Amino acid sequence: MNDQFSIPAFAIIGHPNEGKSTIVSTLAENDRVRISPIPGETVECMAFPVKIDDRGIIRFIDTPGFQNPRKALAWFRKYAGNNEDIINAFIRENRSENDLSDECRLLEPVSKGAGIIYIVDGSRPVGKTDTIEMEILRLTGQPRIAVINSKDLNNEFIRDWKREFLKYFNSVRIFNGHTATYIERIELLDALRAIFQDWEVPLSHVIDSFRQDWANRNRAVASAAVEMLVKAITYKETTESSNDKELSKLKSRQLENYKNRITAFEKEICRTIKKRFRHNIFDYDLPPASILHADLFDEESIRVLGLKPNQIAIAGGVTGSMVGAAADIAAHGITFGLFTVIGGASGAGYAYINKNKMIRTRVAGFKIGKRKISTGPCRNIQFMYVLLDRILLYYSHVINWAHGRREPSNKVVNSGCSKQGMVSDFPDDARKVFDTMFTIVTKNKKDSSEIEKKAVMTLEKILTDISHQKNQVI
Ligand SMILES: Nc1nc2c(ncn2[C@@H]2O[C@H](COP(=O)(O)OP(=O)(O)OP(=O)(O)O)[C@@H](O)[C@H]2O)c(=O)[nH]1
Ligand SMILES: [Mg+2]
Repeated sequence: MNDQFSIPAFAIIGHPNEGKSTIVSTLAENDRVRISPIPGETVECMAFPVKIDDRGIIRFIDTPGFQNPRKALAWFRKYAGNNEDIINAFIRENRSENDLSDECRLLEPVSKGAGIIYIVDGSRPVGKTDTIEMEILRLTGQPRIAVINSKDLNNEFIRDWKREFLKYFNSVRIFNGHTATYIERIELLDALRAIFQDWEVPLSHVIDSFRQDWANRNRAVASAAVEMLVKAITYKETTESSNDKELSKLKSRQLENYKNRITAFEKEICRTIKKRFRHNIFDYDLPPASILHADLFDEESIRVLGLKPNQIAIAGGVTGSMVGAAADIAAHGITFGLFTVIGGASGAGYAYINKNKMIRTRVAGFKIGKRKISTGPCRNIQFMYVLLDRILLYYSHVINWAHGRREPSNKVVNSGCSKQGMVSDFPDDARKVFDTMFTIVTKNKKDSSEIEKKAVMTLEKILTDISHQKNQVI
């Protein structure tokens, strides 16, 4: 390979509008790559390096689509010079030819030693122009891999594509720029390592760095999430008032403040996750059916997220009486807004919860003089688990949100059990760690730093498991 690049470089080449820029964006985890439904969006080559700890370790080069492959192929076939110089000669001779300027541009990085990743939309049939483009790439003599990026679920033509590709390429992969997961990106890099042998060592380094970086992100998210859970389950709002008439107004205002603060904690962890996974520009719209559209304090959230009734009962064994009411409520399928009844509601549900010391507004003090009004902290273990579930669902959406996909898909993360979240699927020992953390933190009996560390490690492992689920398409 005539390698002028200090790190492995791959030119993403193909017909206009096949998804080249989409693939570059997803592979480089860069949402700045321009993508458009109108063919001809990319007119210049642009390199997108992948940086880890501020050091570029690999670069993907977006290129314009072929415009005049027939004429370019005619030139390649007529060429009688040194094969090693064929791409340079093509660029030298045709640079001023208007109708071959795109071909000159797209082959430029290849002339400098970039490997070729050829992209096609596999949901359409193979055409004559495709085979012309493939023949040009074969004649360049550079190592090359073909990637099928099917724009829809039509698999009818995949076999034809594979058969055709085998004549021109060293390897064929299916890789979708809209749905590719972390594992699929690693697998593609692995395939590149097998083909581009000159770069075997640097590509091994790239793969190791990718894995390490991903583990670091998971550790950072786990740590921020545990910190946030502790903050949420210990959070309390307090005010003082000597005006009896204002009491109920103050109570409801304080309850609103309480909810707003907890919601702000949740928003902050979502921002951390988005940033860690390099979604910088676009505000990710959740799939329309996602439970995360419901407010944390919404009845629907507690109905479909958090622990199952029997799991809450087990948690009761660890944490004591505080979860008793939650267990009873869940067991009887009562789904009124467990967290919304704080303070303001009336009726049996409220009385029940009030009696059992859930989140509530308390008023302390004599009738004459100042009274202290406090809301929280939440004494319901399900509250912590619903919050954790929401973090995990958001995490799952974000890591499976390929950078090349700019609009949400309709699919939602679903664990397949009666609950839509993930905590009810936790292994028993993982749940026990969080149950214990809840007890220690809420009872405030001893230093909680050890159990929090354990919770971070447990959560990190759970995030790793979620990252390794293949086709967790959302
Ligand atoms: N549904 C679906 N659409 C895709 C996929 N990949 C790309 N697209 C869409 O196809 C259109 C073209 O994608 P680009 O990545 O801009 O294509 P390109 O090959 O870079 O196009 P040019 O720069 O014009 O040559 C965009 O609207 C993408 O959103 C895919 O896997 N699934
Ligand atoms: Mg493009």
